[in-house]
Amino acid sequence: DGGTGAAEGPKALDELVVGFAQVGAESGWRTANTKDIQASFEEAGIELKFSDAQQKQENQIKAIRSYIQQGVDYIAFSPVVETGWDAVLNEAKAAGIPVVLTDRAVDSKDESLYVSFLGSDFIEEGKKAGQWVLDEYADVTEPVNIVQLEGTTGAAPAIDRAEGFADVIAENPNLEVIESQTGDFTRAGGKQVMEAMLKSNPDIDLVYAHNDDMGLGAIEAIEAAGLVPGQDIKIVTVDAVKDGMQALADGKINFIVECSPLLGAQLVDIIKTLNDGGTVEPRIITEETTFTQEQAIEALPDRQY
Ligand code: GYE
Repeated sequence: DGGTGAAEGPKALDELVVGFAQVGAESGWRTANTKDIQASFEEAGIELKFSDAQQKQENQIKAIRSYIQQGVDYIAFSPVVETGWDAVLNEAKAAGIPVVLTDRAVDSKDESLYVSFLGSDFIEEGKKAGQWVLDEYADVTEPVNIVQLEGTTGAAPAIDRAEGFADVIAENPNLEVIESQTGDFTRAGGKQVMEAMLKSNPDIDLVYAHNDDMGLGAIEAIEAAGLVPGQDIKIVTVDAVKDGMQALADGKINFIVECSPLLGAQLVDIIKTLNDGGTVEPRIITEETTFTQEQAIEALPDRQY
């Protein structure tokens, strides 16, 4: 249904104040996302209040409440998990402050609680990862042992990337996810979980990591176990940040599904449109691609993040 703002007419851009409640600084993706959002608002001449919730929902709720108290014009946030937002979003609504979801979704049934959700289609990303695996193992007649490194439990990208992947690989009964654990989207988490998985499963063929950082942590664990990542154990990840792309170019990761963190310009556009009294689309989906090793080698020199 979209939403409208600016009941009292447009404000000058330098009078606007936007509060942004970020998830944390858990990954290369997140760092690039924060930088891009801050730079975009700076360039637009719109004041941005920024908070880092260190991956804790209670901190994010506190930040949003403080933005409401300060009477900001708009609130944007990337919900760390999907559930548990109705109360605070109702407070924003009661205060007349429009909310924009960036990057991650909430599972609220009340769509009047936010004007727009700007971000990727995570189910599609999971499907793209699954499709590569399906093609790679199209001719196998033996079971393929897959382990999954999940993102933050309860987060939209963790839920949806698992779902899209599972849907696609179900087409080949040889493809089996033998273990799945959260690494919380961090490099340290990915390494730790992979170490444990290598101990309990002598025969892992492929790692599907919900982001590059966990895949990079898995590489460290695989190398420490005396195995060759990308060969003895194949790795598929999501994001395509620079370190991930470098590992793909080096043959340590086999395939990456892109998820773009560059949401700043579109978020600024949404705020400007609302300020002008316009209507925005309730769902704005980020465009993204996938990368093989050759494509990573080609793309790396121009990669911004
Ligand atoms: O893939 C991961 C980050 O929500 C899309 O969060 C984002 C995810 C991203 O920590 O690296």
